[in-house]
Amino acid sequence: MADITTWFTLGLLGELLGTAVLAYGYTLVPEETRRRYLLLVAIPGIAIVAYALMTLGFGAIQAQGHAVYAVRYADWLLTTPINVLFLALLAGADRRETVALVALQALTIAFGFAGALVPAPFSYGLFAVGAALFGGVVYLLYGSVAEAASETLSDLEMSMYRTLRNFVVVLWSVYPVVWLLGAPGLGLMDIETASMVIVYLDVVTKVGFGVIALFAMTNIGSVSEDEVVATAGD
Ligand code: RET
Repeated sequence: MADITTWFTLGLLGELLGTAVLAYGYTLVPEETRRRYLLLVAIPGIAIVAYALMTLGFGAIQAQGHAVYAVRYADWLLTTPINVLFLALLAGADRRETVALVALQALTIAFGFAGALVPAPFSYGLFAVGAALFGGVVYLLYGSVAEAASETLSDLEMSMYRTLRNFVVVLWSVYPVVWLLGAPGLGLMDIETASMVIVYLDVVTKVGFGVIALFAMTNIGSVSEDEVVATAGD
């Protein structure tokens, strides 16, 4: 099995490439959605810094006899709320729902980090609180935020919301499983395997989310242009 630094280096390359592709995508999305689109470039952009630090050997602290990658949690603490903020903006959710979504997601990560630092059974208690908060995120994304989306969005935009939301919920659900199986939890998964899975997920969730949104946004942009042309021709 390759060592951790190799995985971190691959993660760094994945995030660099992903950020470059998404930055280029900025020129392709309709002008009125560009500000929001920048959130999607920032997500892997922030991860570049985290992965560069981890590749250089910074950012890990020792707790309960295992390494806790504080830099990774710092990355997640910034990027996962940005990711759900994008979904809330896309859905046209109101301010209260948006703030709740972002806060619940940030707290999920904070509790997972705290849980990784303390001994059992407190670790599991904090993990359980984190998992419950994440349950709140999922509840909102399928409940009131989805309702707001169905009220404000066209069919095409609604299918973009659904795809991105399902992508987030399914892939993000693997993170707590890795936490539980890895060193902070049951210790059944060694640190190399856990790092490999997380690097893979980090690149897929960040870059994949951005690329799906980019395709959808350019597609929707060209459809609405067609509509304008069709209407102008009438
Ligand atoms: C923790 C442990 C506490 C319970 C839960 C967790 C969820 C973490 C998630 C992380 C997502 C990270 C992403 C990173 C992209 O690079 C903190 C592991 C529920 C959802 C998407």
